[in-house]
Amino acid sequence: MSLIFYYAPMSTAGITHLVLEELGVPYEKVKLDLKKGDTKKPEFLKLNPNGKVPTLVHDGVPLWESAALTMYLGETFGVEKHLYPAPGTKRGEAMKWVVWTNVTLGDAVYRLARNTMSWVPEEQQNAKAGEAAKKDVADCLRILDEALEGRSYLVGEYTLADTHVNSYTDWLRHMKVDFSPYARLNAWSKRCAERPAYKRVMAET
Ligand SMILES: N[C@@H](CCC(=O)N[C@@H](CS)C(=O)NCC(=O)O)C(=O)O
Repeated sequence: MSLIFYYAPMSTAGITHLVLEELGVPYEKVKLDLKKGDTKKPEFLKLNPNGKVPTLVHDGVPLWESAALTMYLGETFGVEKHLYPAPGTKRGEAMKWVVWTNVTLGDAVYRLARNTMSWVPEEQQNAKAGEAAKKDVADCLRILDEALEGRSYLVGEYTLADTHVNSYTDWLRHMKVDFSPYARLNAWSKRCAERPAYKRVMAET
């Protein structure tokens, strides 16, 4: 079995890194430098024409998109390890949270960053769009917080859905989004951060 993981520090690839560490499967890491344009080089574009990390090559087959990678790795290596549900409604719930994170929450976060962050030139920002995005992010976090009512993890026991969603919300903490209204979400994040795989990855970055 060959599994090659192309990544860059402090990027979306951090999600897949955590997933791989949780699974404990052997994999080879290839570090790319985004500032040097490593993801835009022809040999990398052959693997991922989007020129982005994370990218995974499993037994010679290139795979990309962090949500797809979490679900693929989960169903391939995670079921017996009780880190990803077998096919059925729990699998559906895990997929729901992973896709929701990248699509619904991800869209609101993209708009928030695009319209409020200092690395986007001010003349390209729209204050009203920034306000709308802030509200949408808050709505998403409230939905996540409410989903954690009465449960320790998103789908019963800890699964890669928790790994994925928590890794994504870590970014929002870096972006200084206010997490103070979400007690259940904060307690869940603390539980996720106690995982040995999480601690290993954080020690590396
Ligand atoms: N939707 C993709 C987004 C991946 C993405 O945007 N990756 C960024 C890093 S966070 C990247 O590789 N950018 C390449 C570059 O800036 O050269 C996913 O979830 O995997």
